[in-house]
Amino acid sequence: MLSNQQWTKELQDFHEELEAVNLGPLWASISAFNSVEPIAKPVPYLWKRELIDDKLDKAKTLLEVGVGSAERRAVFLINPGMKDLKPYGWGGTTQTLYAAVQAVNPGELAPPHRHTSAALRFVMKGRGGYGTVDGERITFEPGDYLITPDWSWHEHINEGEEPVIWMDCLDTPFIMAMNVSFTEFYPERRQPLTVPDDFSSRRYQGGMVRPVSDRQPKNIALGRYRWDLTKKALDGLSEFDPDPVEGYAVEYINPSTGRDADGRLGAWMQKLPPKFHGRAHRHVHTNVYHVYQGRGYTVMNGVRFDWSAGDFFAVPSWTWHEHVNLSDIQDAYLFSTNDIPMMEAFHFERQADYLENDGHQEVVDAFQPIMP
Ligand code: 1HN
Repeated sequence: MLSNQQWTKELQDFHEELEAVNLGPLWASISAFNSVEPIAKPVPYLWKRELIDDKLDKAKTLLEVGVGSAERRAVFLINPGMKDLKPYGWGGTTQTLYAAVQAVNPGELAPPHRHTSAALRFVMKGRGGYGTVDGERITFEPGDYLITPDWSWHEHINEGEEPVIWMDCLDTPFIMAMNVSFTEFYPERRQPLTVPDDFSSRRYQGGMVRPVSDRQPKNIALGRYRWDLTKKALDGLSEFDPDPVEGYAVEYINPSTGRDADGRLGAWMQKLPPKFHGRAHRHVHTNVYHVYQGRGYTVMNGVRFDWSAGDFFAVPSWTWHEHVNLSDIQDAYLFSTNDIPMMEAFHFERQADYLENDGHQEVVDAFQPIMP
């Protein structure tokens, strides 16, 4: 971090003398600490569905999941800008978030544990899977959003005929940076079921009203956010003009508190109508996007990242970005996770609109993703 140009030889020697005894010269480092704008370590990046599928398929041939074998079969998305943080938490997908893709084969059980990291899941494909979260058995179906807030017991089971695959997102990089990681392993193969199956999503199936007993805030009021209800909410918004930046977007909330569904983790489902070209903006919070349906591209800091269903991409802090749906007839659906709750808790959140050129960045390059 020290730039030596402006200092005399004597001072340069003195800087080395200080560093050798674990001290630092603030006069030579202050601009690195007090940067005018955030200097993000993570870079804008995209992972193709084909690559992840290929590696998960290989993991399926090499690993079994269960008690006494692998605890989880998931590959996580490492941001190349953060690789040097390995092995201390392996960096992250963004500064604060880890995304992973997890597969559970028919008959497998990923055993119960709980940890300080909060986790959320978005089901990509496969039927017959379910999770148990703090005593509630929760069905997983494609398009569903599921929460496992911090310190809740969770296991995953596949009782169907096909692999069940989902996206995980955790705030593990933040937990590692804060040095607050604790984990506990449940002493049995399964945790006991303490409420009827799908209790919370059955209690909240109306969507618009809250059982009176939930007036007192609950950490997990609703464990499963069904795709059909999320889609219906977006259909309703689509009767009106889209937001010029986001298209049509909803965030998953805890119906007993009105706040984000999963504590420190935020999550959205976003619909870009046919030919939508959003205006660019940037913000302090970071995102990991999963393309649930459709085909388009996102321009990040002037680089075009083409995407199609099943891909993932990371938007680091303070990165200009705008989304485009390339189809003339089909909607694109983007699921995304964010660290807005963390940023807001510390009063860090800021955002800026791109004002030049009608809100559109000049595209200077196209990202070349790694294919299998
Ligand atoms: C984890 O505990 C799970 O419990 C999934 O299913 C993905 C990625 C990074 C760190 C911990 C799970 C994870 C993870």
